Amino acid sequence: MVNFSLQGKVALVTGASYGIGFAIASAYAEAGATIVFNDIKQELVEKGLAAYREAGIEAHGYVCDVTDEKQVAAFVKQVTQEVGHINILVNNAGIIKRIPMCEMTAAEFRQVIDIDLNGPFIMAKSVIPDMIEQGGGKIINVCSMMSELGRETVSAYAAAKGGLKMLTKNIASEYGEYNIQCNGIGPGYIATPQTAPLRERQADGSRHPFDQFIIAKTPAARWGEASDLAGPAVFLASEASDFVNGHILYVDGGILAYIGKQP
Ligand code: NAP
Ligand code: GCO
Repeated sequence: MVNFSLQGKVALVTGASYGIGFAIASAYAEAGATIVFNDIKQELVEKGLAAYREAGIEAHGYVCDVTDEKQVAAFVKQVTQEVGHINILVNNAGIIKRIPMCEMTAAEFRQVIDIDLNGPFIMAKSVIPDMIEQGGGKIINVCSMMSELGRETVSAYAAAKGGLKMLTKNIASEYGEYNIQCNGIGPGYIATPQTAPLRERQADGSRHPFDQFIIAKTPAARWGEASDLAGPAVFLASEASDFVNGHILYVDGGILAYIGKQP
């Protein structure tokens, strides 16, 4: 019997007050896991706790900036003491800045790299030693189509997500012998606050040009929903994927496979 259950597991999903992280954490709770999440603001942690409670989930929320090594070390120690050993880590927290590269400051570029790439490194580094002690664990990095493709204005984000793909493969390589599986999940274009600017209706009520572009480029002819990531994320966190390691599972409606509909 293939085991997709997360019963008895503690899952830490970063930046999961809402959006993709919230959908993944909710699916993990449904599969039996205890949910831990963080955000950078107490008010968002409270908002997240209320949203989980409304979904019937008693989550554990903490304030922690994934780019701050001291905060992360204290966060992981507190979770281990208050909730239990972390069996599953999902590096979901992330930002994007859509600025033409030559107009982007080095500080703006560094901020995206810091949150989207250094953050997952710091989080993974902080949980791996205890995962080794516990006999194994699961690390899932939320990558992106921009781990494979570029486009105008997202140079920092693509560099970060490309790096995150390779960090995923390297963690898989370095810690696979300790029964730690590290994989990536690569969402396509998903309807969340992060992509809201790309879907805003025009003044005349018509669809945003980028919205129309994504519909034409996606075989599924629709934007993804955060809930589309639930099943693939549960698979990567469960025993069903114990021999899957260093893989990026794209959940994109087929967009990476498709040249796009002729206009
Ligand atoms: P979102 O709606 O913008 O949510 C991002 C979350 O990360 C927020 O809760 C945010 O908290 C948190 N966060 C930001 N910086 C943080 C930090 N330094 N420490 C801790 N938490 C932090 O994004 P989303 O669309 O759900 O995306 C989630 C992940 O999926 C991101 O890694 C994104 O790159 C990736 N992704 C998204 C799409 C898409 O189409 N939406 C596609 C592919 C990949 P605050 O609200 O406090 O900022
Ligand atoms: C953008 C979008 C994308 C998506 C996602 C695609 O501006 O192109 O925000 O980057 O967020 O990463 O997989």
